[in-house]
Amino acid sequence: MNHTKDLLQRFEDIYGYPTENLYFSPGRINLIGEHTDYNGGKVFPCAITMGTYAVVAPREDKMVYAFSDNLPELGTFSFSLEGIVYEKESSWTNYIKGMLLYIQEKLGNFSHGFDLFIYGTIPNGASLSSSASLEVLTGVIANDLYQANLSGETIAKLGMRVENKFLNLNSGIMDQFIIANAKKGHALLLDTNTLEYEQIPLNLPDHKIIIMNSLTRRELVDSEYNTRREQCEEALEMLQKVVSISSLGDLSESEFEKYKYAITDSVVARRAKHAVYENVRTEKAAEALKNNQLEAFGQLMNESHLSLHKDYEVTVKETDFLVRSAWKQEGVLGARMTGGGFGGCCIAIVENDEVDAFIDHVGADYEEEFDFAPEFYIAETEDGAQKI
Ligand code: GAF
Repeated sequence: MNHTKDLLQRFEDIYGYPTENLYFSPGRINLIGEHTDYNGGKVFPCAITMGTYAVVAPREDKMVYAFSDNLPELGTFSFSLEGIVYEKESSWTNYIKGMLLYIQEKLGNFSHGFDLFIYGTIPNGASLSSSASLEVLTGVIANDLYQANLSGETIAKLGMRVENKFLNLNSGIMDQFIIANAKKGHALLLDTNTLEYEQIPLNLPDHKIIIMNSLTRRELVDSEYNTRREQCEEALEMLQKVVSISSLGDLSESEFEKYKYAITDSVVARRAKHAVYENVRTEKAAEALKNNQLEAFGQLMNESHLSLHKDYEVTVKETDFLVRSAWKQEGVLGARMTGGGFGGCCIAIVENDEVDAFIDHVGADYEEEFDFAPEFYIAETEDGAQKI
């Protein structure tokens, strides 16, 4: 259900009156540049057509009412715009609460709330950024409803703040940034140090990007994620005693090899190695795509996965299996996990004529190994979040 008419009708079913305000915020895949965004490195994601729809109407009081067709059993949530705090029971509306809290802190209190209906097509916990999609969506709604005039960059920064301060996940800015600033048909090369970016055409007429959902998610993902970040920070501190850098993204591979003796813990050294080498791979991959060197691009994706497996240790047996199975198929340029890891999705770039066979073979291999089938989606790129 994502036809405009149906979405507007669902709002009316729930709130008993009609409205016309409809918004869409995409999800994302990251082509390469994983766990580099909190290390001052480059990332290379694109937005996808799977995303989150919102239908909204202003209210006269200061309340926000929110209902999601993805979790109808949770009913309608409500909270006041005054005194917003995180509450576990607020479930998915915490992303919205966090955004509204920080936007009001920035711009002053809003004079009225709104009624909100949500419908999302991004599978939850699949590392396709359903949470960042919801955060950026809230920023776009605020721009429209309150003339907040927030830029894509500001919305992205506020979304990251929600993750870091409201939800205690120390993630970087990649997901919110791509979702706010994406351009259909392009991948976005972002320098997370300066927030300068370049939209690079994703010219793949003979290939499709296939998303492979392992349908698994490890427990303690957030604490594992935060630990990776702490380990990178430890590495940076140790390196700073011997070389003048402000982030791991400042180092070339050879500089890292020269100074790595300063990192006294071998696990921390492996984490830092991934961050440095992945950053370089990302720059090379963007260049390869610009020059239509697709095989080189695919090779860099494969190396990225191996590094996430061996040095960063954020892959799991299911995602490793999907990627290894993908590598064995005909017409595959490259494959890797995408997003934070610990389960979730992988991506593969596959020749158009081989897509059906690819899905059949990888699906059968996976089901034989784990006794359940993965899901496959063909990724289509999308523009950033906006009113539609
Ligand atoms: C998650 C985080 F939210 C991003 O900031 C990024 O670190 C990613 O994992 C790994 O590249 O999606």
